[in-house]
Amino acid sequence: MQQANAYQTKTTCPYCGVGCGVTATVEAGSLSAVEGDREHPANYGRLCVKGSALHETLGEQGRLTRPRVDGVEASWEDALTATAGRLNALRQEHGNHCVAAYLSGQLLTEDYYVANKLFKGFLGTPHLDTNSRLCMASAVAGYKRAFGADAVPCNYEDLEEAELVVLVGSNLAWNHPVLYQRLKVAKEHNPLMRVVVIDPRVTDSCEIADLYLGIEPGSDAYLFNGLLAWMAQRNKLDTRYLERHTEGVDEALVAARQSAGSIAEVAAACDIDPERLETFYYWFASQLHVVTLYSQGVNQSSSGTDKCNAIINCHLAGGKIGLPGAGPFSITGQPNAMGGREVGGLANQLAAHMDYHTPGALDLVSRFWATDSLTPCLPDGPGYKAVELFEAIERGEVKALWVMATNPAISLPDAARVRAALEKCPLVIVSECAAHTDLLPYADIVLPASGWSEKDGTVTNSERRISRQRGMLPPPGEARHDWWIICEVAKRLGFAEAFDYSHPWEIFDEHARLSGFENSTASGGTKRLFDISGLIGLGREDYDALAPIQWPVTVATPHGSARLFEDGQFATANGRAKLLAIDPRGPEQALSETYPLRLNTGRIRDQWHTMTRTARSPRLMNHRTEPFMDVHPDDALEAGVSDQALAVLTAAKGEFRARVRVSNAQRRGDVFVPIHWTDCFTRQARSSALIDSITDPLSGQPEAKHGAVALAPFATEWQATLLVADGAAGATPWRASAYWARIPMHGCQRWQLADTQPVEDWLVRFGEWLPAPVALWSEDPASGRLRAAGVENGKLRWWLMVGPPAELPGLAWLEARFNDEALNDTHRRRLLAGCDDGAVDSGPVVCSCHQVGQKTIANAIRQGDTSIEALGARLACGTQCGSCIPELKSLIEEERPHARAKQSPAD
Ligand SMILES: Nc1nc2c(c(=O)[nH]1)N[C@H]1C(S)=C(S)[C@@H](COP(=O)(O)OP(=O)(O)OC[C@H]3O[C@@H](n4cnc5c(=O)[nH]c(N)nc54)[C@H](O)[C@@H]3O)O[C@H]1N2
Ligand SMILES: Nc1nc2c(c(=O)[nH]1)N[C@H]1C(S)=C(S)[C@@H](COP(=O)(O)OP(=O)(O)OC[C@H]3O[C@@H](n4cnc5c(=O)[nH]c(N)nc54)[C@H](O)[C@@H]3O)O[C@H]1N2
Ligand code: SF4
Ligand SMILES: [Mo]
Repeated sequence: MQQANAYQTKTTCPYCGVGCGVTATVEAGSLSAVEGDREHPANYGRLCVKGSALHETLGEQGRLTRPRVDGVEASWEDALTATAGRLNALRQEHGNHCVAAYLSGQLLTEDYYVANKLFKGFLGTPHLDTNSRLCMASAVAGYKRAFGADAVPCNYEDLEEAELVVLVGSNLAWNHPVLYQRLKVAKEHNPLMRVVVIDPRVTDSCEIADLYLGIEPGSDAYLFNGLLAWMAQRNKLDTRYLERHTEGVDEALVAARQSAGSIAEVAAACDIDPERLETFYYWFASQLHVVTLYSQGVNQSSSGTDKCNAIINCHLAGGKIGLPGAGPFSITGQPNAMGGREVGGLANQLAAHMDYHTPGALDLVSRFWATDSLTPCLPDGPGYKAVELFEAIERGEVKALWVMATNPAISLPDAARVRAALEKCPLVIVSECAAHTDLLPYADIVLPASGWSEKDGTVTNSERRISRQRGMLPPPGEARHDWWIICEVAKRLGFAEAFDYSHPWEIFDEHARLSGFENSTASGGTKRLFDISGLIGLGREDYDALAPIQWPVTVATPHGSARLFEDGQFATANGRAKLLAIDPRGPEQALSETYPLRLNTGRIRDQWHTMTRTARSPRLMNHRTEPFMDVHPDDALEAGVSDQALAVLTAAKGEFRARVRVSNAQRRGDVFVPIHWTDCFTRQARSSALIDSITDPLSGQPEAKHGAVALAPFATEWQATLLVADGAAGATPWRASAYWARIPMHGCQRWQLADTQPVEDWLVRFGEWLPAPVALWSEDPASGRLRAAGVENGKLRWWLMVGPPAELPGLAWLEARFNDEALNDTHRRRLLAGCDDGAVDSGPVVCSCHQVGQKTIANAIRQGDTSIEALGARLACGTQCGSCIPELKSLIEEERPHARAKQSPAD
């Protein structure tokens, strides 16, 4: 029951770019519940499973709470002085350009703004880039080439109003689940609406697809060039729109025809069925209201920018833009990737959507920041993009790096090389919330940052909507807000006046003023599209009360702007949008005899990136517990690996050990691995270690979707599962096993282990490190099976099973025993079995919201509940966030043949 002193605050979800509004309940000093904000236009009350578990990821445990300098805890004063002192010393010796920053789309706009201002404006270095380089850089470059500005023309309602929605390289069902739910509902309401999915993998997003095109990885530009040529051939171009509002169509058509002559040729280049391809072309060409929603399957490519423009070309050519229900829609990944782009967080940007080459921009920004009287003043050209930045560190040219809210040791390609560069870098400063990450060991100075629910500021979502994240709880220990940390360092560097803010609202106000500063043709400059001057002068109260609003927000558009380019006027010098001549290229990472398989990398439904937050909620770990690889059945057969066995992927520079999932969703020759596992959670399964640092020449975005690997069995002598009570084990010698994965649960940690060496004596191997003496033991030397448990003072302290994980009982029963105050006799007797007498194992969790397992669901289907509604009514699965519905559907498909007819009440 809600306590009398409980209160609710509206804030924004810190995960994906949908940017859902969250209503959080705070009681007794902690955040007790979250629900979707019914008034927020991004989600109207919905939340996905990650959003609805937000309150389970908080708390002081596992957080960084004190600054550290050279591995030793320090006061803030000492840490700030050391940061400023060391940065200054390096600059004095090696020049301004030896210092760099690497930021993140998970910072708030205000944090981002002051970091950009400090590095570019006051430290005089252009080397400030962001993890958005790995995420949105190609989308940004594509929009700029076509429209003259990095501006998403569409909004979420357009998705609902479209007659055709094309998902290209986007697994919306898992990665933007609330938007997916909105699309699904819209489709139910409009049976004429069609959805096409273009992805080499059959994903859960195919659940609502009328047409699926399982293209050869990297072949998107052939497909869209083919579409443009086909439209021209069938007189489906909007010649009036092209003439009035665009340029470059002739060149674009010549290039399109060259690369994609006939349907048969395009189908061959994309390795898909020509009839399906032509169906797609026909649907696209014959509808005006088409939204093409694209994401990392397009961006993370060595030709990502060209892929984006190949898509945009088709929208311009058909006049399918600037209208309700139409447009090329790049969906953003991170909660504030857009805010970062707005302040100028990419190394090729200056500030407020101005680039170094924007006429007059350097002068304008330097006058606005009053850096014109300073030496050094603004750098006069772009800095290193992420991959180049780490190469410059490797060369010894960049000597100081401040990383905020991202983990380059995991997420940048060629992870081993990145780690070597970090090792070598004389000064690494890391601002971070989590106490354990793969990056922290490389840090000379560690600065503990406040996190979601503690910090205050704004974020911009995929549809240009600015929303407030609101602080409700005090940061743990001595953690401080990122903007505060940056400003305190700036003050110690001698820039007190320019960084004298007392609250984020003052920073936001300055950001709004810069966006409107000399932003008109009247003042002699060019009109910049990014303009939020309508939000100048909010003051603290109005800032705190700010309702979600879409930029541009100006005097003319005080309530924001739902859609851009409705008048056909673009942000280019002549006002025309540009079609680009695209020459399609395949992936650069080449397959070979040694590395014959194409490696695809991406996300899973319930985890967020390096899992520093989502893994804190045990129910989010249940959907996929261990690192895995999805492999086509024929590839599995050829490599001699089987479903659920351990296997190893090898690339030129790295290795990946994980469990195999044999899956028909994969194309033959393609392997998919998740990006989430780090050295904190497993022995060796970092996807980026398998990817070369090859980038798009225009955007600098890495080709993270197209590695080249070899697959082989991972021959192990034994496999085991060890559960250890939380806070019990000091040393964890089992980390020396050739394979281990740690899975946080309630009250205990689960370790999946395997090794290549036989174990003579289990007690000798692990016994002395286990936190309690053996209480129960059962062994079958012939089969190598063993089960044992340790009990101390009546409490279960550890549980061990040697044998394949397929033999595990459902672990919910054991998890509950770790939380028993004292084991009762019955439970104690059942410990080795790991379940109640006659209990049924519910299998791996499918529905995370209601924790319903696969076996339970399969059982219900067999008993006649063969629809989503029937399953929901019986088990509640699929009734909250809906993310598991595609999986429920496949289970229904699989189990239906075994279902018995359900008796109607009349029988
Ligand atoms: N659950 C969850 N949601 C997230 C995140 C998360 O970590 N977890 N991260 C957020 C972030 S930062 C981002 S950027 C977004 C990313 O969102 P998405 O882009 O949807 O995510 P990915 O899984 O990386 O990749 C999308 C799809 O691209 C496909 N693909 C691979 N190669 C190609 C190709 O050559 N062509 C085409 N057409 N498709 C291809 C993959 O098979 C995959 O299904 O997700 C956001 N949402
Ligand atoms: N192979 C491969 N690599 C990829 C991708 C891929 O698909 N395949 N995707 C790429 C993409 S799209 C992205 S976005 C990146 C994501 O990769 P990263 O950005 O490296 O991953 P995160 O886990 O989100 O890192 C955020 C870190 O910031 C911390 N943090 C959270 N909130 C705050 C805060 O308020 N302040 C501070 N100071 N710290 C905070 C978190 O604890 C965490 O350690 O990965 C990229 N790398
Ligand atoms: S869809 Fe994205 S923003 Fe919305 S609740 Fe889920 S993770 Fe958060
Ligand atoms: Mo991303």
